[in-house]
Amino acid sequence: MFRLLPMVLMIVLFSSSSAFALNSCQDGDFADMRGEAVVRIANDDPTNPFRYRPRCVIVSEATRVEFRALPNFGMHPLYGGTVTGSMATFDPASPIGPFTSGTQGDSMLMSSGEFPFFCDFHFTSGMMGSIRVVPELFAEGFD
Ligand SMILES: [Cu+2]
Repeated sequence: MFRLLPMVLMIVLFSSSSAFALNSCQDGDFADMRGEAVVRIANDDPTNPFRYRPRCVIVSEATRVEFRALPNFGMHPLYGGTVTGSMATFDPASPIGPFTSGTQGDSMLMSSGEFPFFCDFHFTSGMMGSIRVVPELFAEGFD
């Protein structure tokens, strides 16, 4: 019976990783902000205080992301990590946050990867997002 355990684990791992979109950020949802030195993300939508703008964004390596919370992070504590269903998992290795007080928190995103984040109070209301970091574009690539 214990021989079944590895197989069950594999099925669990496979099914969770096949849902690749982190924190409900599908490929088409990402705002392209590559080449910006500073990118700001805030829950500043007057019609929905639980919505980050931009919620899903692509930036270049070595971008400073300034998170702003309205009214403050005490009301919307922000953590790096993933939301799966009704469960949020804090990632202590994330370069994002945690921000639990004040109104602004900065994160330097130095290396490529995807870095999801969420509000610990309201992630079940969709207060979450994700940042994809890609290698920096060089000036020669622009007109
Ligand atoms: Cu919140």
